[in-house]
Amino acid sequence: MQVTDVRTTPFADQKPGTSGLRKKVPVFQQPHYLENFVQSIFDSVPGLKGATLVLGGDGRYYNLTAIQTILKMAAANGVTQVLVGRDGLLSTPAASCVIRKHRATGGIVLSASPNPAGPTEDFGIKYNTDNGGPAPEKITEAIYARSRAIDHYRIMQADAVPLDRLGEQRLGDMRVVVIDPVADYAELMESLFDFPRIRALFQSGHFRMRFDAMHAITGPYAEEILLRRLGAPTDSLLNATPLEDFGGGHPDPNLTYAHALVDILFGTDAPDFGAASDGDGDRNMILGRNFFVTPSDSLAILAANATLVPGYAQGIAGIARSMPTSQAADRVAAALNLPCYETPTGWKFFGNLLDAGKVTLCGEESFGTGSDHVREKDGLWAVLFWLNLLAVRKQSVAGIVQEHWQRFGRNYYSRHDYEGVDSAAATALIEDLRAQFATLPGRRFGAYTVAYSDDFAYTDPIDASLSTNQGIRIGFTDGSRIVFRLSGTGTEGATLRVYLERYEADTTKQGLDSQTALADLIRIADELAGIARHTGRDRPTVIT
Ligand code: G16
Repeated sequence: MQVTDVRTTPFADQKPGTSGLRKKVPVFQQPHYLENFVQSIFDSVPGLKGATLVLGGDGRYYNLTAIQTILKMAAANGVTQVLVGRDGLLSTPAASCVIRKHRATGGIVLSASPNPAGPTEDFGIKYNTDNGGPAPEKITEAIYARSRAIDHYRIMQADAVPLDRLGEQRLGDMRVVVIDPVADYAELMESLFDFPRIRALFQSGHFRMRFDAMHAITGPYAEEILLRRLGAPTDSLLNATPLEDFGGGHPDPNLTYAHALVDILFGTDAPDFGAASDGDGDRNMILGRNFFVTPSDSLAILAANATLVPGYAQGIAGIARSMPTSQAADRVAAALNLPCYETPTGWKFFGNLLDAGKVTLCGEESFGTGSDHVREKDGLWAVLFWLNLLAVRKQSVAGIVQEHWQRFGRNYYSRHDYEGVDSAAATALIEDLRAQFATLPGRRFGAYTVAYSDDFAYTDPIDASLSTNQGIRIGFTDGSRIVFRLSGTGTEGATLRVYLERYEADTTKQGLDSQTALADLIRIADELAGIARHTGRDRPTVIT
């Protein structure tokens, strides 16, 4: 089969964001756009020649087209073997699992995670390294640098590889192995959690759950694990068939975009447990009957209860959370005498800590939780962890959370997102905040006094790499915080994220609605940042 060297010119906008390169589908459909980025990966990771690569995506529009292109480019670039999910499907955590289990050199994962899908919506591509995790910044920067200088790419002239049957095929000298996208992952889950006990919970007749796959990738995984292996009744699953456009929805498991599930859990005759995952299966939302568990609390609760779960029965080595995530996990770490790390936003920053055995559990406020079992956050893993806790503790979700607050205190927490804001206005807002750093410490806002204000920077404790400008932090003397960041995953304008946190130790004051409890901080955030003035918005697009 013939390999062609195609001449090309660089695109200026191929800088990976928080999690790979995310753009609108028509951007990816420009001639040479996808190819340039893929060749930049092969040029920046020379070890892929002669290696095994894992390939798959969340099934969104353009997934199969991109996979066929990448297969032909992998063959032309000397890859020995590609493990590709049947029909081009692999959830992000399953891709991580497959890379690790089959000792692949890396993986290319196609996803724009919770962003909507379809011909005019979002697509994305990211590279994962041999630990199964997202490439660290030094690799994503090398890929970007290469994309600015690229002048040709290599591609094999070949017919499309059929991906609907399991088994081995050849593309030139390269082996293409179509694998079951669920099997390795389901086996890993069964090794971590007490499946017999969870099965007994479902069989008890006193427990009902709803899992919303939001027409995205987790449907087949949930069918295999929840229905077949754990015996949950079929009505436990909602929207379990993956669709190319995710049914026109926005598969972001939060109170706004997963409102159908929220309505069920807050409705009459609500089930005991509700959960949802996102486009590529790495995020999770946890609900109880009439109860929402913030992702930050969820991380803290999993950490505090980890030894109840077989996979973590020996205890955990430490916890890591992204900087904007609430400090609830820090309190658990302190009580259990464990190290707790604060990293920039982006799962890639957990990789070194996990590889070095410094931490076992990681989490982010952005509905991401995971552990050292893979190197991605993992939606269904979090759901199974909660099911395992519910099966052991025999309490309601609300009961477990409220008991946790009584023991550790409650970190009231909320994130306000302003989506699709003018980029220049968002940048000006952040610059204005930076300009106030010198005068803020000591300034009083009602009951709150500013203790510090800074731009978060992180030095990786393992490889000493430095990441700067990771979000504006304004901390108050009572431990409350307001954090401002611009999202690195949007594809339209800018998204301003405002993270608000206040600690409440008094058990008689822990029952407030979080927006009420945080009302003063919400007002101070606007006063400090001039949100309405800069963005022209009088309220957030999404509150979580
Ligand atoms: C990605 C990253 C997460 C990050 C999230 C939000 O998740 O992997 O680490 O917290 O984006 O990032 P940002 O605040 O920059 O938009 P996902 O699920 O989109 O891959």
